[in-house]
Amino acid sequence: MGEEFYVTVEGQTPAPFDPKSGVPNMIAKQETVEDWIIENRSNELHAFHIHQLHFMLLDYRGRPVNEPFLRHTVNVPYYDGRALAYPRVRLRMDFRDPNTVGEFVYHCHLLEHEDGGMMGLIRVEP
Ligand SMILES: [Cu+2]
Repeated sequence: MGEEFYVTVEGQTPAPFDPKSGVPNMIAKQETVEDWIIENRSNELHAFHIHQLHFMLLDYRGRPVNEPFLRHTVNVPYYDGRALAYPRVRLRMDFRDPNTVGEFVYHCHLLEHEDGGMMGLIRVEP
């Protein structure tokens, strides 16, 4: 068996993604807008990627950014073990588009990590 990787919602127990479970890691409501903070607590780079919607990058490592485009992927730098805080990005997730309703996944865009379980399921309820 290969190495295991996790993407974990704050407060949940880290576990590799189980495609057979069908239980969402997160539930959101259509017509809402949420700001998400993605933290990298590991010593290697990860690339956060989500299906079904694009997001705005608001902060990168605590610094505001002002990008004139939406993303579906963002790199989250690795933790060097010394900084006082884990590297993080802040994203604005917009669930107002009717196409975002339903269940879809978010995962690390590095194939080895994704295959190792670094994926989660979100359900957007109408
Ligand atoms: Cu990764």
